[in-house]
Amino acid sequence: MDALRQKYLDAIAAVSEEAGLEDLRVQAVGKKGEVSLKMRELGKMTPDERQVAGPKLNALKDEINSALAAKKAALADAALDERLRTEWLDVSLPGREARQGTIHPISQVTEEIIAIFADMGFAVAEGPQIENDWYNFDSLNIPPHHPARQEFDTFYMHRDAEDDRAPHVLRTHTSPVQIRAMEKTGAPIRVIAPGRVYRSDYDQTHTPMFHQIEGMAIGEDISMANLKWVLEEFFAAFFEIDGIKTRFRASHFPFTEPSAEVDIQCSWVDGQLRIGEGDGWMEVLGSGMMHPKVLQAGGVDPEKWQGFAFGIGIDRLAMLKYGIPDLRAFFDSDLRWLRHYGFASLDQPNLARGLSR
Ligand code: 2NM
Repeated sequence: MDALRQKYLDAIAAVSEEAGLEDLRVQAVGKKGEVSLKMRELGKMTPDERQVAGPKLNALKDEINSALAAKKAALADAALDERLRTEWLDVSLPGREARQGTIHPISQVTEEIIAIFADMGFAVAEGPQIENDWYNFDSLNIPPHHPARQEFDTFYMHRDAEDDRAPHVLRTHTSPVQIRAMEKTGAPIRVIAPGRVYRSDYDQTHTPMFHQIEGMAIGEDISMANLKWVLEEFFAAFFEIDGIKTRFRASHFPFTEPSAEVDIQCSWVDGQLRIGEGDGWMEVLGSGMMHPKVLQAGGVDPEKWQGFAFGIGIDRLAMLKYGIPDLRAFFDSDLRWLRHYGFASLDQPNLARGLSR
C-alpha cells in the first residue's frame, strides 16, 4: 500500500496539465483503478485482516483524491497567472484613427436623381450589364445592319471561332432595362433605369464606362407635354432653381419618334458656368416619344399605349452640379480627389430635407 501511495503521489506531483490528472484519477481510484481493485479484495480477507486493511485503503483513497484536487487547483492558479502575465492591454493608449470613406459623387447624384423621379411616381429598374443584341439593339429598332449600330462603339464579348451566333455585348445604354421592365409589368408603367453603360471611346470627355439614367412613362394619353413637364420639374429639383428654362430641339434616335435633344438655360460669367440664368444653352439629354416598334418589342400594344422616354448622362450632371472639372478623375480612385469631392455617408439625399449638403 505504501508503494501504491508513493507511486500516485509522485505521479500527481509530476503532472503539468489537467488532462493528465484525469488519467491518473481513473488509473488510481476509478471503477477499475488500482486502489478500487484492492478494495474488492477486502471481501476475500478474514474479518481481522479486513479491520486493518479497510480503513487504510479508505485513507489512501481520500489521500489520492485530495492530492488530485490540490493539484487541480494549483494548475488552474498557474494557468490564470500565465494569462494575467501575457494577456494584458494598455487601456490608456490613444485609439487608432478610423478613416471614414466617402460617397462617390456619382453614387450621390444617382441617389439624388432617383429621389426626384421617385417623387413623381417612377420606380427603379435594374438589369444585366452584359446583354444580347436583341435587348441592346433589335428591340430598340436598331436592326443588324443599321448605321446606328456603328455609332454605339460597342464592346463585343468573345465567341469561339466556330461559333457563329451573334456575340453578347456590354450594354451601350440602359434602354434594355426598359424593354425588360415592359415585358415584366406591361403598361401602364413609369420606371427609371440607372446604371453603368459601356462604349469603346476614350478622350477628354468620354470614358469607356459611364453612367446613365433612362426614364420612360407609358400610358393611354402620355404626350410630349408630359415629357416636358417631368424634365423641367426634374431640372428645377436637381439644380435647386425654380422655373429653370429648357429648350427642345428636333433630333433623331432610332428608338423614339419624334425625338428631341434638350438644353437647359445657362450663362458663362468670367469663364464660370452658371446654370438656370442668362441666354446660353447647354445640351443635357436626349428624349422623345417611344417608337411603336419599341413598345411592340416590349410586349406593349402601340395601338392602345404610348409613352415618352429620355436618357441622361449622370457623370456630366454630377460635373455640372458640383463643379467637377475633369471627367476622367471620376474613375482614377485617387484618395485625395475622393476625399475632396466625396459626400458624408449619412448625407442621404431626399426631397424633404433638401437634396444635398
Ligand atoms: C435617349 C434618347 C431618347 C430611351 C429610349 C428608351 C426605351 F424606353 F425605349 F427603351 N429608353 N431611353 C431614350 C430615348 C434614350 O438617350 C439619349
